[in-house]
Amino acid sequence: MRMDIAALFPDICTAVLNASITGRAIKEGKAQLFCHQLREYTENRQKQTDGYPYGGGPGKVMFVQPIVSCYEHVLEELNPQAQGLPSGENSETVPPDNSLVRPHVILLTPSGKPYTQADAVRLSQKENLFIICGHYEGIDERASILLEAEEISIGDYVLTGGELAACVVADSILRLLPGVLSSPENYEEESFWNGLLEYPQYARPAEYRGMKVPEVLLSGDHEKIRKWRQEKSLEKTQRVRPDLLENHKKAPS
Ligand code: 6GU
Repeated sequence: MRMDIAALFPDICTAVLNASITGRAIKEGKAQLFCHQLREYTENRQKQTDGYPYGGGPGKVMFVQPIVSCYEHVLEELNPQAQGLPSGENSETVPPDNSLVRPHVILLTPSGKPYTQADAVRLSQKENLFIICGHYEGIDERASILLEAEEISIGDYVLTGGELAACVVADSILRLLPGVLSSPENYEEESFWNGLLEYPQYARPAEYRGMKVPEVLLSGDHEKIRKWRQEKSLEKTQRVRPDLLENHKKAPS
């Protein structure tokens, strides 16, 4: 997978995603990551990336031009054989539309669709992703329409910008790529894979400050352990996320 992130503060994404497990995946070539500074794609003297909204109102709006230019830069890199993209002036050398490699475009904005693990799984199947980090009061609507962007929010709260959201979305996708986690069970057991929250886990020591690890986990009886974990999963989900349990009942795994 190749992932391009367009941002006003690309260093945030570079720093976060080049660390830890995602960083290793990138170093090992399991994914390619390019974080773009949108300011470098501006075409005005002052390199402004935003302006006042038509119709008035508070805050600023991100200009459409740098975003589309950044996307088109990536499009040319993905289609080196297609010269003259995207203006189509060299129609001789521009291949038919359907043979162009086009990244799937994600726009991160608090007004997007709530992000879920199912989205992460779906997006991890894409060969190319282009992720736009929203800022200020929003982004010129025409960017979203032109690039056919999928608008995503990571939750019902407001961040100062889309960079942290991009890190969240990118991390959740990259860890699903083949060979990134040591064993696929690592994610098949965890929360949200089966629609329930994870059961409690314990490691050494067997007793800490008088608190003992539940007897069943020391029993070696795998069937009993499986049942106990299932029960604890259900209990915890009932307690903190009854909404998940509703969906779980409707679609038993
Ligand atoms: Cl994607 N962006 C911002 N700025 N705030 C958010 C968000 C995104 N998702 C939740 N809050």
